[in-house]
Amino acid sequence: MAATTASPEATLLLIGPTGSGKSSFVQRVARLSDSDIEIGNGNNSCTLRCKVYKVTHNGTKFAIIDTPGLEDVAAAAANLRTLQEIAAQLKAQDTNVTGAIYFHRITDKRFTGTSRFNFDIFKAICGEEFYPRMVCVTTMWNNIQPKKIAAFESLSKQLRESHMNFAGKSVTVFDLNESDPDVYFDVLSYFVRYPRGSHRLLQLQKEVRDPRWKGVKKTMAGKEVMKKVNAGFCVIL
Ligand SMILES: Nc1nc2c(ncn2[C@@H]2O[C@H](COP(=O)(O)OP(=O)(O)OP(=O)(O)O)[C@@H](O)[C@H]2O)c(=O)[nH]1
Ligand SMILES: [Mg+2]
Repeated sequence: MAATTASPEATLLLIGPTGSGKSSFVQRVARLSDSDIEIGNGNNSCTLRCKVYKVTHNGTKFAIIDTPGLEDVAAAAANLRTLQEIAAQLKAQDTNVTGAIYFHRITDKRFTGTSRFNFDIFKAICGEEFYPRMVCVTTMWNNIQPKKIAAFESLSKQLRESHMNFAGKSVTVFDLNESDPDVYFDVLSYFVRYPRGSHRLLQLQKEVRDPRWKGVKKTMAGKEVMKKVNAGFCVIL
């Protein structure tokens, strides 16, 4: 596992709420030191710009796109800025995306409110054609007391069986535990099944490359944000 500058065979896009562990995942799989990547304190948004990290695992070259975190419904302007940043990254890069990974803190317990809103944005970034290539990782498992693990495992099962189940097919979910480093690399290995050149376009990538591009508010993901603005949940100043 070493950082490399060669062209990638698999490109992965990381999306999720602020503080859900996206940059920590990159730090671990790319074996970066604290000075190579900014990790947040869990409260304030830390990563402000998209950044691509190169990792080679089991002979496959990965490009991993770390992105700014999504915020709650009230932070419409911040969420639109994040979508704009991701759209600009997708437009600028010459390789298409192999897979998209959604980060969810298992300790958030309920998959409602912000979790549901952020996941809806993720789905809208991907678009239905890309659903088969969506993966979810759950983080913060090492914060759970051993006696409560079973309860959280049933939450993870619920994610697979309900919230992340589309037409009877569940999104693959990896439970990441900092005490089990192998599972981080299992996430990378999962995407090796997609041969080079079999990439599909994300919905947001199609939209941003369309000459009729009308700005991020008009994208499927932007519309998820604007739905809440139009319903009076928040205003854009
Ligand atoms: N206990 C525990 N802490 C974690 C885990 N993953 C991340 N963290 C901590 O959560 C905080 C936020 O982690 P980041 O990796 O910066 O989260 P992020 O999703 O990149 O956040 P933004 O850049 O703001 O979107 C940091 O204090 C991490 O050390 C985990 O699996 N377990
Ligand atoms: Mg980050």
